[in-house]
Amino acid sequence: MKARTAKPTKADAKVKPLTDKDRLELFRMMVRIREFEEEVQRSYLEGLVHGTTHLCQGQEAVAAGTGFVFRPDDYIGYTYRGHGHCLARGMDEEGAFAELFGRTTGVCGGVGGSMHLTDIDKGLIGAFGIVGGGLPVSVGAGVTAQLNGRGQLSATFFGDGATNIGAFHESMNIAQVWKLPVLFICENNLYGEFTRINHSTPFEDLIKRARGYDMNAVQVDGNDVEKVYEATAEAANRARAGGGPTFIECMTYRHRGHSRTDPAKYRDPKEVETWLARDPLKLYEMALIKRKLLTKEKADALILEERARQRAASERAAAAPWPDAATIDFQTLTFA
Ligand SMILES: Cc1ncc(C[n+]2csc(CCOP(=O)(O)OP(=O)(O)O)c2C)c(N)n1
Ligand SMILES: [Mg+2]
Repeated sequence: MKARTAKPTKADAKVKPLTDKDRLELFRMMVRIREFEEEVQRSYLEGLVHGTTHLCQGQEAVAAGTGFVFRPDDYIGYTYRGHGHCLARGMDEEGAFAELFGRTTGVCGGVGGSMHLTDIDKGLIGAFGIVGGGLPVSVGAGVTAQLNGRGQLSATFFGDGATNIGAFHESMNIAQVWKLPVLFICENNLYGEFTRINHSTPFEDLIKRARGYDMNAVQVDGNDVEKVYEATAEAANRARAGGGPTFIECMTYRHRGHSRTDPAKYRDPKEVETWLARDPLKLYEMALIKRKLLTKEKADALILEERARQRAASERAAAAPWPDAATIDFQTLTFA
């Protein structure tokens, strides 16, 4: 196979500056993701969620900032901690809640659950429960994007822990050799399940991983939504113009435990305190107030509006019927 090797021009690399309207949209998306996740947690404790959940409170700036860059025809792959990426892609919240609740109106007919929120029509190619398992699939989508020749890209989200998996290295290697339009977006939240990064990995700055593959790489404050947007937009422009993949490391932190009811007692309280003080929503709210785009009252009203929206969506989802096992073909996971 021949890689497209066209070098990106300066114009390709130019990032579209954010407008005030864009900034308010980014803020709303982060609030939407936060409130969705809080409603998932509440529903879980009520017994409505079947299986497990991995929430992303604290990491919303990554989903919102990157999601703002993607085109509708791009391919997006992610992990079990992927609710935010789906919402940033415009997934309908009622369909997402119904999926978590195992109902027919769920985005996968209620048979996927929290770890498998997927909507192929939106370019959401899958949530992968096997750590690192999504990367080769996203690289495959990157090959499709390259062959299509329409400037599409394939973005793959994964955690710090995934960078210790063989499939990560194989994916990085071949993506760089073939100059595929793939964005490797690492959400470095310092923990793989219950293990802090220093117990599993020789260094905390995972951007170093990209050097071994001679790949473009950037490390950003993953709690600063505008920084995430800028880094992603630049990498996307390069990828669309044939300039190959980029490794984007977003430094961030999850506010809650790894999954379900994990109280995350294994973390140093000082570390938690430091990161909570850098809550991406609070940081952006303050920035927008400073820019006079928001007031505290307007921000509070917007938060309440999103909270009510998520509650209403989850209530509608909980009222939907259960799937009928007899109508499911378990070989193909399609419905009669
Ligand atoms: C191959 C594989 N090994 C182990 C697990 C169990 N497991 C599930 S999530 C997880 C932690 C992954 O951490 P990271 O990649 O940093 O993502 P995060 O959960 O922090 O978003 C582990 C070890 C798994 N699902 N797949
Ligand atoms: Mg992690």
